[in-house]
Amino acid sequence: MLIKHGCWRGGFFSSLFSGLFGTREMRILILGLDGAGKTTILYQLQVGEVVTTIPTIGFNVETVTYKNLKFQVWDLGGQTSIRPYWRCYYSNTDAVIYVVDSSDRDRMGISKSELVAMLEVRGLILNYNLDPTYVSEV
Ligand SMILES: Nc1nc2c(ncn2[C@@H]2O[C@H](COP(=O)(O)OP(=O)(O)O)[C@@H](O)[C@H]2O)c(=O)[nH]1
Ligand SMILES: [Mg+2]
Repeated sequence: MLIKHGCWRGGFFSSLFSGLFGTREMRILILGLDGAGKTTILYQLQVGEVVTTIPTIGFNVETVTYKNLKFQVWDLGGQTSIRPYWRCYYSNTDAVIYVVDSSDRDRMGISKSELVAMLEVRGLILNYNLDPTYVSEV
């Protein structure tokens, strides 16, 4: 989990990526509420061109392919009707990055319930990168 606004750990991505490069294609989901900072993270990584598509299931997906890594970015929240389809996308996913905007206090609860809903769809092991200050609130 990533929390923006000053809580990013500098070496996190470089250590994450160095462990991910290989020959096999890796699929990575970047999830969070709209405005959480997901697209910004992709641009900061400068991993390639961010392509926004409108898939048939009814919400925007951004995709980036970089070496053997395939990132897919979803905006979560308020789209309970598409949740049954999540499991279709999870089946081939190697890692999930969940982004939380720590300054968006009003929607902290929504972000939490989306994360819980996601975990309920499938047991996922997350790569936690939490600032302890916010753990109790998230
Ligand atoms: N202060 C601050 N603003 C950020 C940070 N990350 C993203 N933003 C801003 O938050 C807004 C939403 O970011 P965006 O990446 O579009 O969110 P997305 O909807 O999750 O893709 C933009 O105006 C960004 O410039 C951050 O770490 N710190
Ligand atoms: Mg975005």
